[in-house]
Amino acid sequence: MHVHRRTHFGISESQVTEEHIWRARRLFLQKSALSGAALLGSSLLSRHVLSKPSPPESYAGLDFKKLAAKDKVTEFKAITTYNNFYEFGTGKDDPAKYAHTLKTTPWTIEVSGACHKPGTFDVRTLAPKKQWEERIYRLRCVEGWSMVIPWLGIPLAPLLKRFEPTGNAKFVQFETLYRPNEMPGQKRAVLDWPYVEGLRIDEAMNPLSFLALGLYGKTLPNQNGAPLRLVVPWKYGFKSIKSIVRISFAEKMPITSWVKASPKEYGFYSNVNPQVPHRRWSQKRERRIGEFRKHETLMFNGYGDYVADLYQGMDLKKYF
Ligand SMILES: Nc1nc2c(c(=O)[nH]1)N[C@H]1C(S)=C(S)[C@@H](COP(=O)(O)O)O[C@H]1N2
Ligand SMILES: [Mo]
Repeated sequence: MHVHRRTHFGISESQVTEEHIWRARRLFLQKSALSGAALLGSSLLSRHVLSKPSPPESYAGLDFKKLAAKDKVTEFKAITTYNNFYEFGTGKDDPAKYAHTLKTTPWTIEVSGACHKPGTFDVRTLAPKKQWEERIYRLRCVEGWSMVIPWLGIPLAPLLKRFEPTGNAKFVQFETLYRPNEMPGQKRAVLDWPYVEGLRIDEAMNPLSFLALGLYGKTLPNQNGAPLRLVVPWKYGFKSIKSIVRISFAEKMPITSWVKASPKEYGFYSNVNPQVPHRRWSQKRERRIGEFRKHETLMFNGYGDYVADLYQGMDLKKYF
């Protein structure tokens, strides 16, 4: 994650098409008097197939207009060719080059730990594509670059509730697939595989926490974490773990891959915070991929209205 490298975004015909279709559809929907806000609102309020109970009460208080990032959406080409996915190498262009070897069907996710109804499910049974919601969220890497991504997927909380976490479930741990034959980066001990991430249970249940199954109106490309990856928009990018195969409810704080690799540089919380520098660089500004202008980094990546109360009374310099 420490490598800074610049990439050019020459755009090929096929890649433009997907972005072009997405933009055209969006424009059409806007013209037919359905604002982005109304769209998000209606899909959030409709029940999705496997979610029982229906979305949390707190959804009612969400301001969907504010929730959708207003910044210019990053180009499809950049989102799918400038990646961090160490299972395929540490270079930003490695995932786009090598992730095609990953087989994403069949794909089973195992849910275990402190819950009444542990079990496994196939990712294809999660929700039909037409029920996926679009969430335009910023993604900010701890390295100092950021993107605005039109994710497609489902909120995390209703899925977790299906497994009925017990009162002992204080944390949720997520794990990526370990399959070195398909993920050549795992043949090197860059990280302690499999990649592990975690959230406190109330963070996981926050209505902003999202499971992405697609982007730009399409199924998720492998390099972006197919078939299923976490998106936690107020935290640094590395919390958004890709290609998840295991979810477990835990009593104790999970030891995440990056904390294990370098506890002085990476904390469990890793909330985007311009006031708390990384050990080796400032976090006050960020380079938006595809733009020249630098952006000021916002507290909680700009999502403070929805998440700041999770950290009431905590010293965020200590719990970084
Ligand atoms: N399994 C796994 N998940 C991962 C990573 C990784 O190396 N392996 N990198 C993280 C980091 S550091 C970032 S910034 C984001 C990048 O997501 P993107 O490539 O879709 O932009 O994925 C995160 N999720
Ligand atoms: Mo990152």
